[in-house]
Amino acid sequence: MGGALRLVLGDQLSPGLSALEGLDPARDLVLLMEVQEECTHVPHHPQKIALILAAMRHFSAELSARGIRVEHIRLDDPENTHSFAGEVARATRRHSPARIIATHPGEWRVLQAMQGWEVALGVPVEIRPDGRFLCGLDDFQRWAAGRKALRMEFFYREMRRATGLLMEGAEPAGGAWNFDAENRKRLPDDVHPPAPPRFAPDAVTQEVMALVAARFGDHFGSLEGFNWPVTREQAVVALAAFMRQRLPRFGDYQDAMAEGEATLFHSLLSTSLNLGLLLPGEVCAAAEAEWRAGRAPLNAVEGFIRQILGWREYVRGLYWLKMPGYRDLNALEAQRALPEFYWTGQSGMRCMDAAIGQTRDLAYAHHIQRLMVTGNFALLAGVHPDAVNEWYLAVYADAFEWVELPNTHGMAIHADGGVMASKPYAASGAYINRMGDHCGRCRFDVKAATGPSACPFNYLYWDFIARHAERFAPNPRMAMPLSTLRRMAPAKLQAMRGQAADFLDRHAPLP
Ligand code: FAD
Ligand code: DLZ
Repeated sequence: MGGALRLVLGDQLSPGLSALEGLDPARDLVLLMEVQEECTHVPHHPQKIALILAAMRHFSAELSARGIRVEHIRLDDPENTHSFAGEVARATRRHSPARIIATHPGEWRVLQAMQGWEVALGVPVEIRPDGRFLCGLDDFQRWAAGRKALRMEFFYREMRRATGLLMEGAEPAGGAWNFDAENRKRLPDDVHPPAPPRFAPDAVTQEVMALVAARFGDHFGSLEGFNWPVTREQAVVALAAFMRQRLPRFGDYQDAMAEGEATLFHSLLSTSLNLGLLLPGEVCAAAEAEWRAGRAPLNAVEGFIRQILGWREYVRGLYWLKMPGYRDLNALEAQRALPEFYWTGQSGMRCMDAAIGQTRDLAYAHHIQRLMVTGNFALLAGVHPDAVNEWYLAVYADAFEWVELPNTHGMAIHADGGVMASKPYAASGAYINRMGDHCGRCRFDVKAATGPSACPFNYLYWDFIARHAERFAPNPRMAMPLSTLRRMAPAKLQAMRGQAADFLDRHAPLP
């Protein structure tokens, strides 16, 4: 063929992708590959697999409609070797390209593989930077160089200055960088979040869903509630609906949890962002425009923009700065297997079962559920980081390692020993009770720390603090719980620790 073989992976579905820059429609070929290895290296939720394959098929069709030559390898192609390496090798044999052009992938495992292709295939392989982020990896490295602590808040301020988002000259809009103090409200009974828009699966998506049901029906998760945008057009509808209907109250209820309200005022835009159907810059600009037009308050808009301009860019920079070692960190020496109820949603704890149940039904849980419910439980129980990483990577439709790993190892379970957070996000039942209404209807008593009806988060919390008391002693941010621990009656502590051990033994993983 003489031209270039240009690769587009399942989370690179952006027309402006660097691998497509300079494409010559007469000579070049774009390759998309549906492969079993990517669907099963962890048992991805069926909705996640369906989302990615459906979005890939729609993207291929859009490129073809623009006159671009596309080869789309389908999962049920009998010749499919079912790995990226195998499919790139097969395409190279078929087309003899002069070179292969790829965009930097979102996972260390895939980058390692790509870096071996030039030698293995005898064809030059160019891996271009992924320009869809607001902070390049070199810029992040420069920001991180020589800093003792890599705190998100300082990175975020730099990003505000660099992009000019929510800035009034050199000053942050509204006179402060962060309005989180206003963003910790419970959801009142008379506030009902509007339902997100529906995206009925078209024939392409329905065909993919049938394929996924047949091949991956044994994976955790239901396909029935599938409602993810699979095209840029649908993602733009989702973005507009969020801006109009939910952004104004995003800040107020950002940390809230409520029975029967799976999505609250959250945007549900992470899948579209992570697949490349939307770009972070356009999403932040749209939110800023809502504030400047007086349609959304600053606490909501700043809180939302911080998640994308701050957290999302920061975790990506951190992932590539710290990999591959980051994945193996286990600062708290956690060794336990994942309790079986992460797969059944039957722990008896209402907050856990709500988070896990909606994860099964929607491949979605919002941030506080991921961090302060399932993540907090794994932290307190001392679940091994590999098991936590695998669960989060598998069960959420938006999970790709560059964003999932720092959030689990760094934020949720403190496996990185404080690279991301200056103290573990450990909490007892009181936090969950303050932020939501699960506890009032739970069979466990959130006010009790011992006895058969005690909330497991309470005794697990104190077992955790006691287990790590020596390790946490030098950390001034842990002074308060450690001082309470020291004043605690030994018999009470012993009872709580005994109950923690019993509870975890009762919920050992399925063999
Ligand atoms: P919103 O609450 O509406 O937030 C807006 C956007 O901000 C999101 O779409 C997302 O792109 C971005 N964002 C918000 N918080 C974060 C964050 N901490 N890190 C990076 N981006 C953020 N997010 C993923 O995209 N993929 C993951 O695999 C993932 N795993 C997580 C695991 C744990 C343990 C925790 C605590 C968080 C994880 N997050 C992950 C971050 C966050 O929970 C999700 O981005 C968010 O819940 C997605 O829902 P939303 O689009 O409605 O978000
Ligand atoms: C997650 C995923 C799945 C389930 N399937 C595919 C696929 O068949 N083809 C593909 O190109 N990408 C898939 N992906 C996304 C990849 O795993 C992702 O591109 C890499 O992990 C790099 O982020």
